[in-house]
Amino acid sequence: MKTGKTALITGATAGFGEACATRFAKEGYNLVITGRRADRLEAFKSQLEKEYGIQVKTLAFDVRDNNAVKTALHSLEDSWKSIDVLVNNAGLALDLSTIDEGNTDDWDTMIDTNVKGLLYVSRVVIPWMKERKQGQIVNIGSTAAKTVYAKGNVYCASKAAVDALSQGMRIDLLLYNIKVTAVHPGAAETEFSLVRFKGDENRAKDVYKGFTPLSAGDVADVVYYCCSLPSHVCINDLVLTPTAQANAYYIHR
Ligand code: NDP
Ligand code: 8X3
Repeated sequence: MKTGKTALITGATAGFGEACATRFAKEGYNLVITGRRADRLEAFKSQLEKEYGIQVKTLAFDVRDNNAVKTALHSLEDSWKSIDVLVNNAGLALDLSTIDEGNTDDWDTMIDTNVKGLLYVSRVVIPWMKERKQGQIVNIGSTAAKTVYAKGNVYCASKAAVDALSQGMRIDLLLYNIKVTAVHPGAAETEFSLVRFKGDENRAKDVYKGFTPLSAGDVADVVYYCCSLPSHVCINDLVLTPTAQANAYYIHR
């Protein structure tokens, strides 16, 4: 079943983005998938097209680079600019450290990716949605947007910014019939902790010990659900956690 709709998903080379791409493909959406790892994007495109009979465009760029964002997105043929769903998912955390000891390069990377990258992509796609007076933006926040945890300072702040920007976008865009949904997942086992702990596999695994974390597929199901509602219904803000997690800093193990 093809819908004739198109979803653009950032950070589709792993984790939530990859799972969202699979879920939307299953539902018959054509896809624009992005990330920095071009080889993964190409392999994923072939797999999705073969398995689901949809059309996929790949765009490899770094969301922190505004010129690269603009060049890549504007390279799409006009027919691909009819984006029905934008999932602003690309993002990361780097390390855990107190504010007096934080690595300022890591701070730049988190803020540039999670906040500025989301803005750069949105700034290109929103006018396309505005022109068609339809569309939905799903911003991936975090429980870290809602509750700050020890040594999470800058990452939590970057996700609080995603929360605030989602509210701002919603106000600015309802005039154009564009839905804005913030989805805030709790602990989910993806490449997230491996990236946070810079390749330390044992440290990454420990994050999910003693409880059942969310899977990327769980998050993708929720994102798709938010995009499957009637046109007059918008989920503004949604927090999902593993059952063993109450908030960003309390997990029962
Ligand atoms: P993964 O590390 O598995 O995936 C992150 C994705 O983001 C990758 O596809 C990566 O692609 C992309 N990405 C990272 N930096 C850039 C960049 N500079 N430019 C372009 N793409 C980039 O993590 P998750 O799937 O877990 O995380 C996805 C989002 O969900 C993030 O925003 C994260 O903060 C958030 N989140 C994660 C939670 C978790 O527990 N896992 C919980 C709550 C929120 P590539 O490396 O190819 O560029
Ligand atoms: C990712 C989940 O562990 O940083 O946003 O709260 S965590």
